[in-house]
Amino acid sequence: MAAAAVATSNGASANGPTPGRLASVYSEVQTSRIAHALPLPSVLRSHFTLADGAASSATGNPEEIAKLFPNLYGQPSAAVVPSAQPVATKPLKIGVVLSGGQAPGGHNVICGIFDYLQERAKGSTMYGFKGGPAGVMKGKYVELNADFVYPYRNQGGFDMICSGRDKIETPEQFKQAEDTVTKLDLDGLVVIGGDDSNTNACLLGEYFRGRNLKTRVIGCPKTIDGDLKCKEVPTSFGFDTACKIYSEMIGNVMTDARSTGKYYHFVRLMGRAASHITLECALQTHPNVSLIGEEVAEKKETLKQVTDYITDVICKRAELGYNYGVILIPEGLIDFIPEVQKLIAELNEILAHDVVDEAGAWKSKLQPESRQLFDFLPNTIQEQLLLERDPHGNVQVAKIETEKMLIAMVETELEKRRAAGKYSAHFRGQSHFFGYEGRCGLPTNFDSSYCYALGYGAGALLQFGKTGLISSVGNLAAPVEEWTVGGTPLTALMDVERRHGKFKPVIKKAMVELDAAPFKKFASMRDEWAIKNRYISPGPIQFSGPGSDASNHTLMLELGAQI
Ligand code: FBP
Repeated sequence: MAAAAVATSNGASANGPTPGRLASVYSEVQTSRIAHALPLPSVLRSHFTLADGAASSATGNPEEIAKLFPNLYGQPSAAVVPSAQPVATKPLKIGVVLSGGQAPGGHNVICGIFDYLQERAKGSTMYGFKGGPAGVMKGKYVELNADFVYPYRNQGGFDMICSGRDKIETPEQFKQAEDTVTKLDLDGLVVIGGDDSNTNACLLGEYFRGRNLKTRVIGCPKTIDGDLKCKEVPTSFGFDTACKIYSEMIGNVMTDARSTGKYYHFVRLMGRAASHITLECALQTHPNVSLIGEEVAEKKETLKQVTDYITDVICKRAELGYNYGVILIPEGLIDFIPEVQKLIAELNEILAHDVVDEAGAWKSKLQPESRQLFDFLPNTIQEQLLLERDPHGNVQVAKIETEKMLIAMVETELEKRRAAGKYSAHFRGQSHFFGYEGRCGLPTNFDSSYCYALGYGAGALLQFGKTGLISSVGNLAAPVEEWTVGGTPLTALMDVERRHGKFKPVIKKAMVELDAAPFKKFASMRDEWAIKNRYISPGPIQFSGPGSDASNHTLMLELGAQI
């Protein structure tokens, strides 16, 4: 039976009060950010309507996607275009949910939807589902009003309504979601999430349409990882801010390394499977070594080869008198090394079907080479590889301390070289993991404006009755006024994967492309960065003055800008 919807208003809830933020205790910077007026793309500032594009297909296996989404497949994209007259609008009831990991700017998406409703669909009601998709299933929500939303404008975090990683996947869970949206009489639901959450949003949109519900579903591209993007969705929000925060920290560590001359800092960076964050931070700071997982996979490198590459740089630098440096490692690295990938796949099977205990009988199920690799890994890494998978079945790479593993492996290799008379300096490794530090910072001007436009645009898409689209804001190399706004069919971003004998729709993660401009620029400069100290300290995020409106290198290079 579906849980009864929990009625709330003004941040109060039947499950206890929702402790909203108090702007009165904010720092000066936080307060000034609330007051920061957000520019809207000019197309959203006057009268507008929607224009449909051409019918869409899918990224791969269109026949299968068409079968999985009979009600949504083939929809056209939609573009917000100027209109001479105001288009008649009606009050709407809209729900919003934050899904997955935090990303700076999420609050501004909500503010964008809220302001759209206030300005363009007067008399509307907006609900925020609490704690992610579980809030939709359990009917836990808060009614959002101007006072409640106010302190969150241009602020980091997801704490306005909080997030969660639950998935709406079983028939019972779809029914629970149906009960909630029916009870609240929702015209629309906006799902702010990454690739998995947007796939889920599309399945929900399909289900609601199949049930003839009036509730439409619109997705929004969120993730610091930067791996939810395509031509129509040039970037996911949060990537810009998170990379700038990490780059400031890396720049500081570089200056520390240079000041004492005694440490090699191994910095693991969040980003899950893709190495976009590492690549962007490398472009911003010029470290001595940056490992890009996608390249390691392409070259089919082994752990030994990766270790040798780092060790070679350390030895060359020692010859030049530099016994310090900074090495960037994407958190998904080990998942890219073919031999480790194979090991993880075998462990996934074992974890799904066997008891994994200290007695270790389960180890006999590993292939000999995987067993050898597993035994070779430090104990801590072995334990981390056996940790529970996340609800989407992914290895929790944020919990695997690859930086410590690499320090240990480099130490061993250097000792071998010392014994062979090839290295005589001192090596001291310091490990860092920069992850959670970057997910809730005050959003940059870029993320603030981008998110606001995504939210405002999502409101418009719902007003025009659209469903199964992802809010899309484009032309991002131009000033905000010239940005384009619209929606891209989620089915157009999909392919299928075969899991447990069935086709499952997936939005393919956008990985670092080795023939695209950001990687090429990095590859053309990394040898120089390895040996010479070309460190850059970008400093903290600026909200005014030089560089404050600049977006990140990856986006600009992908859009063809010369930087
Ligand atoms: P999303 O893919 O949900 O945006 O999450 C991004 C991320 O920050 C990854 O970079 C990281 O691996 C993961 O979340 C950590 O997850 P958790 O917050 O559950 O520890």
